[in-house]
Amino acid sequence: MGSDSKKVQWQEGDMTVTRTCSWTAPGCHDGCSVLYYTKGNELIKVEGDPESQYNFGRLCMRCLSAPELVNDPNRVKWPMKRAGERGENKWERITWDEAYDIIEEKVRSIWKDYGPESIVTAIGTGRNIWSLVPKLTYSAFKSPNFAMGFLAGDSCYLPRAAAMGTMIGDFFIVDASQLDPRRYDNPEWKLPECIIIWGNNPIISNGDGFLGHWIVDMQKRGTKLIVVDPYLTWFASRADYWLQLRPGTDAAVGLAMLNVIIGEELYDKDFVKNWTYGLEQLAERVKEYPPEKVEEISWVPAEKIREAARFFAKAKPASVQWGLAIDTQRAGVSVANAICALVAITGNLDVPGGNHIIRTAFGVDRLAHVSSDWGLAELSEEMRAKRLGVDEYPLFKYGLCATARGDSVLEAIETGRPYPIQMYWMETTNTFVNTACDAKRVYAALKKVPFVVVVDPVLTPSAVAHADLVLPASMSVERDSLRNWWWPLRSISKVTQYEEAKTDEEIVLDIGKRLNPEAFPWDTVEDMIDWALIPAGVTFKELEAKTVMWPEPHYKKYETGMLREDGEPGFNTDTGMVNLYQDIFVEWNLDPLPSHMEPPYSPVSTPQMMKEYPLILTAGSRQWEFFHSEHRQSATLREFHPNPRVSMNPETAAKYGIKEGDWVWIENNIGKCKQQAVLDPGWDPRVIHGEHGWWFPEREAAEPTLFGAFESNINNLTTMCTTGPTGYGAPLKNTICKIYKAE
Ligand SMILES: Nc1nc2c(c(=O)[nH]1)N[C@H]1C(S)=C(S)[C@@H](COP(=O)(O)OP(=O)(O)OC[C@H]3O[C@@H](n4cnc5c(=O)[nH]c(N)nc54)[C@H](O)[C@@H]3O)O[C@H]1N2
Ligand SMILES: Nc1nc2c(c(=O)[nH]1)N[C@H]1C(S)=C(S)[C@@H](COP(=O)(O)OP(=O)(O)OC[C@H]3O[C@@H](n4cnc5c(=O)[nH]c(N)nc54)[C@H](O)[C@@H]3O)O[C@H]1N2
Ligand SMILES: [Mo]
Repeated sequence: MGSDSKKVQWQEGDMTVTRTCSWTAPGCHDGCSVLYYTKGNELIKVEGDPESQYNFGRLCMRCLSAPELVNDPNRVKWPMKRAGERGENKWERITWDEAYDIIEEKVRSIWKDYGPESIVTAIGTGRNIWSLVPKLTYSAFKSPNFAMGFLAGDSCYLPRAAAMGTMIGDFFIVDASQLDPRRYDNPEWKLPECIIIWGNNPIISNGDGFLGHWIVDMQKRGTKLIVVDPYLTWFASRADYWLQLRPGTDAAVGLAMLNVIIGEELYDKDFVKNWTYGLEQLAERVKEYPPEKVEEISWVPAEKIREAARFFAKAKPASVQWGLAIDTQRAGVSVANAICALVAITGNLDVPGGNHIIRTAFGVDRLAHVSSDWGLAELSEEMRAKRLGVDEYPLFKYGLCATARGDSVLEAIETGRPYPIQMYWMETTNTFVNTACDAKRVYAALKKVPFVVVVDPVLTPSAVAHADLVLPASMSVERDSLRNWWWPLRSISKVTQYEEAKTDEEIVLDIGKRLNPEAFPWDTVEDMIDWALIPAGVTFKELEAKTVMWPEPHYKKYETGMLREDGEPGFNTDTGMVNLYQDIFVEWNLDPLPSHMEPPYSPVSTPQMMKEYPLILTAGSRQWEFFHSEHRQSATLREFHPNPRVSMNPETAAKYGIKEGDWVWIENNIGKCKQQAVLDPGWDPRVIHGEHGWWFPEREAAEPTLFGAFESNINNLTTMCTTGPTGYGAPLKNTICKIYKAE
């Protein structure tokens, strides 16, 4: 360590302890404050920082197992160039300079022969690269096509972000007192009387910068829960109301709750009058969704919907903690619109203990956050208009996290229209193994792309099947970086180095300097981080010395002009109000109000198919041990969870002659996969659940095995290009299937 280092470090016996924050790799949505214990260059153990007002010393089992992944001898050690055919797993070790030479030459020749738009970059979920890869795409490759991989319908947070964008103009998050270091003792904060947990299991997933245990903390202080989930989760089992709905019918349930709240005039009349637009039209629409009708659609008893709606409307303050299952349906944007309306009309927007309107602490969002527009302004109007998907789906231009649409990228690769794709850059996505639906279709499509680069710490099935170049990425303990999703602002400090791995920051800066040096004016990553920190008024070294910075929170910002650029009171929308009715949707030929939409395959959409595929399949609920397709290398985590599991009600199992632990085929018209049965009365007998992300690093890498990436892959059964009319939201968690015992 250099003498100018400002890291917070001390010795304990023969170990050095560093206080910092952990993000990715391996993957995580959270950034828990940690103590790293190292001996020389080796990470020995990780502990939760007991002084942290973020995670209060807590850590999940994945972070506690980090040394196993960090020290894994099978990680990618140096840049590698494909030696054999794609899929043969034959590689030649090359230097970083050789790798960069290849990339530079390819990019320049694609610019000349096809145009920059023929280059697509792909990321997965909110890892510590979300703002970097946009910068690489727009500024270095000069392409508009930054995509959330092949995630069908961009069905992770982006439907919610699009809905919030046009309806509220800002993001919101449950105010669990995380805005102030005094936390639950902050006198300005109020304990929510009620929280709805909707399509989310935050105790396992800690999604989108929200730590699930904060809800447990609030329950201990008296907060009551309503849970909207087809499964009896830990929270559902402790809720006052559990609405066990049929997967993919959330919009109907939301509209029925609005029907009750508006019909019984339980809404906040002052807020609605002063700060919303279109209640009359919404009131007309929700008349189409009386609880009795919605009971038929959703299987949730009408009386339960009524009681839950009244309980929520009368609780002050109250909030909604929402999750992925909102997005994973064709009606994703509608579901999100209905939920935004519930939060708004009950007067819970931006009040203490409600749903807080949130921007990044100190406005630091480069490197630190999941913003997707860094560098976008450098592209011409004409180039931006070439972004795949925006022609057909204009909402993709306006969402708070706009991307090229994954399904449209797939269609472009398959058909060469509107233009052929020449290069595909994967940085944090294990495509057909996990991110994409219809695994075989995406696998086949990527074989057609002439030049594919993978940047990953691990040699994944995606790298073996498709990569021409593999670049070794550093893990969290090996990188200097920032964390600011949402609050507080923290530094991430490098404490070890793995072989020749480089951080995503280094890789993007190196390539940027070669292809467009004016847009990358920093000499070092530290310079770049210092630049990103200008709004916070500190340097990286100064932040490292503090480890954390909290800005001052503000409530009811719509009253004080803090949300709009013109400084006027109101929301950051076209009307200045919360748009319960969306004029702009009319312009785009979209329904301006939320509505229910059946999944493409369901008892209602395809009744004739239910004879053959009688069960509803929901998939990919988060597991304690894994982050998507990651962590399968860890012997400890695999001891807890050795194989993929399909869960079903014991009644369902008995009907199909299946016993606990049997290997079971899950099959539908798209494909099939094999998982091991778990009998669980928490599921409705008509619904089963399959896990996502499975491959087996212990198996043969080369094709056709590809680490067993197709054997238990639940996305063998899901579909690409079946989104709703907004282009957002796809049925990842609501299709149909049959099951039978595997011999
Ligand atoms: N350990 C771990 N944590 C993770 C991840 C991980 O892979 N592992 N992934 C991260 C990512 S990218 C995300 S997006 C988040 C997602 O995290 P969450 O939002 O918690 O998403 P899931 O766990 O997929 O599903 C949440 C709940 O939705 C329910 N559900 C299924 N179908 C429906 C439906 O149609 N309607 C409703 N209302 N509920 C339904 C499931 O039963 C489940 O309890 O987690 C993040 N955190
Ligand atoms: N059926 C079904 N399918 C789903 C889901 C579901 O609920 N059901 N969930 C969907 C959702 S919400 C999402 S967001 C996607 C997630 O999909 P992704 O986020 O794409 O996750 P992975 O496919 O596991 O690929 C992540 C890769 O990034 C690497 N990695 C991790 N951290 C870093 C880092 O900091 N830098 C670099 N360079 N590499 C890193 C890992 O080693 C891994 O190989 O999956 C989707 N797939
Ligand atoms: Mo996600």
